[in-house]
Amino acid sequence: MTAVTYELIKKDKQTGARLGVVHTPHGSFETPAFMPVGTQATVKTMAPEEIKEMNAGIILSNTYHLWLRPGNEIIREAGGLHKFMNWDRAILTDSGGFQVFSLSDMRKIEEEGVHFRNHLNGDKLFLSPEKSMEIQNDLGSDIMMAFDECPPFPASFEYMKASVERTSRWAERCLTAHTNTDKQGLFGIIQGGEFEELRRQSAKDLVSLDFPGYAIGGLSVGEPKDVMNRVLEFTTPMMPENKPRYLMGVGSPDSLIDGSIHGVDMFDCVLPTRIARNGTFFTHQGRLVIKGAKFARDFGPIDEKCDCYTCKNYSRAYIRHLFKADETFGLRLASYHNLHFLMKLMENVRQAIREDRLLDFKEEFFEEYGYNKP
Ligand code: PRF
Ligand code: ZN
Repeated sequence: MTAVTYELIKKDKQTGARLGVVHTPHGSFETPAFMPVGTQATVKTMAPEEIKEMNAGIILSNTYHLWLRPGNEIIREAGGLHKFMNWDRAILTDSGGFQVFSLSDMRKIEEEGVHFRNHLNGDKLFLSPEKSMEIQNDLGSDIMMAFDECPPFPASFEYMKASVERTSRWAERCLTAHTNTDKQGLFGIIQGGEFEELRRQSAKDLVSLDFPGYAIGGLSVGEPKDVMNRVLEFTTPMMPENKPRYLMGVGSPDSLIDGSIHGVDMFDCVLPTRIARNGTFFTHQGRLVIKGAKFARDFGPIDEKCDCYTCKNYSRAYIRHLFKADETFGLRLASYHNLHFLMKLMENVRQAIREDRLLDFKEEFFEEYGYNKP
């Protein structure tokens, strides 16, 4: 029995959007879904109970960070990542591929894997498909990701082609190395940059390997928004209908709606929690930067239309004060609101798909939020 399965509930009549449920060994979650990011085995500033209050059925964590600190052996000894961090719903772990490329110094890519230096202490390290599988097996995540290469944007066609071919060979090695298939599902990652031919090659290679789910990698790496939408438009039709589709590292409100319209089921992004910690809030009228002087005597909530704990109990003036005074409670209130905002947005997207009115929902949302705003 495969650990992770996708149940298609309904397709939107007007767009490529799909309503579904992903089943995992730690419960099921409805899709399209946003996954809060807990890179270091914690969603920054939030308790697991708070993430549950927002109806998150799955969170994301990271192979690279947990391997370096505290180490996968310690998490295995703790009984796995779920027990270690007190989260009993689903966990997806990224493979470390992307993090090696974005965080570490002096990396050298070889067929066998990637040599690089630990960004914390400068130690020499080596990560390969097999090592990534071993670490993710120790972590015990419900969904593991294949070890891939995510080239920067822009990359040449020639470089991208060689990279896609290597990522396919690595994907096959990941499948061979991953044996815990009844407890953990392994997803393949489609690369290929903005090149349709290479996306098709990558999708064909990976689909033939029969993963229980597929991700679209290599987007949101600095390319313009219309490039991402065009790539989604031709890539999602290359992906199986009966498996979940995950768009990696994407989570601005506009991309969540556009991605859903193109038939993406899962998203993750540090954006809501990262901007929260510098005092930026999503609101129905666009982003709000709380440190602005105009909020000093604003005793209304962050967002009139939000019913989250932060908005029900605290004013803009109070939250501004917390940020000005560097009080950590401000970080918590902001993180709570921003995550709640995206979780609620996805609930509305799912409801709109249910009612075949996702395009109308998009129009209404942007009418108020502002067009072309992240
Ligand atoms: N590969 C992996 N993780 C990722 C990405 C990728 O391409 C991205 C791209 N935005 C985010 N996280 N393994
Ligand atoms: Zn709120």
